[in-house]
Amino acid sequence: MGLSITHKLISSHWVSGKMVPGEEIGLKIDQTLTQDATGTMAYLQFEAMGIDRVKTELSVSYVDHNTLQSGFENADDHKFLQTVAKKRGIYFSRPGNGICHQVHLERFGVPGKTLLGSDSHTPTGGGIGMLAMGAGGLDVAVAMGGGTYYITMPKVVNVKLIGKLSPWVAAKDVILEVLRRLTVKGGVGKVIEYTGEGVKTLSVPERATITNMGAELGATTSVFPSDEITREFLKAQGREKDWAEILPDEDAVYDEEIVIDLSELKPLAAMPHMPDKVKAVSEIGPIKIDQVCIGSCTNSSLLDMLKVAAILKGKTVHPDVSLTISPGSKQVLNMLSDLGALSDIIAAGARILESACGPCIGMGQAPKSGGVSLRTFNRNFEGRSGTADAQVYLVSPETAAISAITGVLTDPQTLGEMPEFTLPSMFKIDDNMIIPPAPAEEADKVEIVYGPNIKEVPKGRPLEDELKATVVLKVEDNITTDHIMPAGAKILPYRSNIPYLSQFCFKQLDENFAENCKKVGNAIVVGGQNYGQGSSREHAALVPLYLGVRAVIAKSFARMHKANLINAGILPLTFINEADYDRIEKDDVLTMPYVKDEVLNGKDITLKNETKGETYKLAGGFSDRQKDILISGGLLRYTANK
Ligand code: MIC
Ligand code: SF4
Repeated sequence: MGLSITHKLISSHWVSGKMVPGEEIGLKIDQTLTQDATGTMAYLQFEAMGIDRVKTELSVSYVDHNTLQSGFENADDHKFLQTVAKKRGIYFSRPGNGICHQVHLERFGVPGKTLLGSDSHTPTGGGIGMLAMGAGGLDVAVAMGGGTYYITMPKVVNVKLIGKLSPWVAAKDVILEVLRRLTVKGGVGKVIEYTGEGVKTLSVPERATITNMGAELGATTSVFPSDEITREFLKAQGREKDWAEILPDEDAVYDEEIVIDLSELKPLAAMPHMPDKVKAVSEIGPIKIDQVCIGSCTNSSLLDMLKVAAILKGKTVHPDVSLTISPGSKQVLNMLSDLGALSDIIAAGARILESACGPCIGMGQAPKSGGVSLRTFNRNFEGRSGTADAQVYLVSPETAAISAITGVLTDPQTLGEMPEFTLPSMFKIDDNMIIPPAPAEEADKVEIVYGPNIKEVPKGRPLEDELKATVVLKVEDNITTDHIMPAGAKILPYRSNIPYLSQFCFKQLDENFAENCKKVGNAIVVGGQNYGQGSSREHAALVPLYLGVRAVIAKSFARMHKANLINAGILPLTFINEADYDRIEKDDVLTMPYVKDEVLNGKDITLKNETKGETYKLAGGFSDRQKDILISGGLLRYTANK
């Protein structure tokens, strides 16, 4: 029986567990990455483990999220990250060097390796045949310490690409089509593997756009083969020696298969407020727009930027539109400048932002009230832009650039030939913004600098025999981590300060969430399907932990958030009978009289609704390791006990 790429990568990093879908498996992690918004917690946790130097082949710490520096907080965090990196054997990518996923693909990623990143879009690395996964900061800290990373053995979906994209149709449209078909929960428990003749028509940056936004499917990761095109890309990055061929066996077996004929695709857009609300641009029609933002880890490669520059050349941005452009890395920005394309972009009236996440995470550029914003990003969750009633559409760079000129959402296929541009055969290589770690023998001399914004990491409580708690919030399906722990320019600077962050928890859905939690002491949140989708931010678990949330009861969970809850010592439980969801209300007092015994022995969990006088059954479905973590009161305590 032939192996898929996914199975090859898993087998070569397998540490423990049965490779049967649904079973927990342990994997060896070769490389890690962190970014600043999740990195501070990850390194605080790494420090708490008392390990001198990272044990991975390569670990990189990026600064790309909190670059606004409207107060001392971000700059303090940057210094902390820089000093930890130097001491502990980690490469430090300075602010200005670019978005973690873009830079990692350019400078560090290696086909065939595993990569664990404290950011949900780490699967970008799947574009060069890596098994690249997002996780909470604590999981990444454990991996940096040489610990095994655990996932549920995924099913593998073969997305067979045939044909070739028509002019004006982009890689973004491919992933939007996958999202349209599978939805934001369609990838849960699965790896999305791309095969077929169509793969050969896609360059590495295009493949990386597709694997990047596979995160929005809820997938464990996405992966492309590493082939001659990958070799060319690495060669152009001066890294041909890192190349290895990784192809699926001819008779590889998959759990599911989807066929996409690239030649049939049209320019698409995800409409407000979900990445899977996808329609053809032509079908949505020429709606008037206020803002266009081009960039983010999904679409900020040199290829994307050169296309945009070619479209903007000799034109002027529409008077009613504000166009921002954030090149993905210093390399991209530098080359745009050398090639003269930057000049075309500036001349057209675009507002050039630094090479960072920027508007994608609400770090500036919030649209006007009720404004319509076209973005080449990967998420359009309500309020994420910084303006509660903004209408954000996700589109390709081509659609974005043309619409910025016309002032309305425009199908690029209606505008004649795609302008010509040439992609250089070599990238400009200069890693002067990457600081290598101190040699091990000098590490002692490096002092880690903690600013006043850095507060303690909250610790979970060991599980009691019986748990009594009050329902403080009941929410619908597809609740995102942006709902649980919002980001944006006003809040993100406090990612190292859980007490301060806690006042913003669930604020969009309930003004008084934090206060109510404090009032009841022990709190429970009730959720629908796919609870906690979106980002890897463990703050969406650590803040509820700080506020006294002891359990989340939902119809189903997103992968990374479930792992983060367990790591924090919060019970993620699912309804055995989904109809019970309707029976529980806010303010109901719930008890789990035998919870410890039931978790420990893998039994169904008895839930008594004291307010309604009813009893329900819940499922945990925990592995032995997860049971131990929950009973110890979280991964930090569990690791300390060991
Ligand atoms: C995001 O896109 O939401 C983020 C910000 O990159 C997050 C990480 C974070 O919350 O810091 C992610 O996707 O994991
Ligand atoms: Fe940054 Fe946006 Fe990518 Fe998250 S999705 S890493 S915020 S660019």
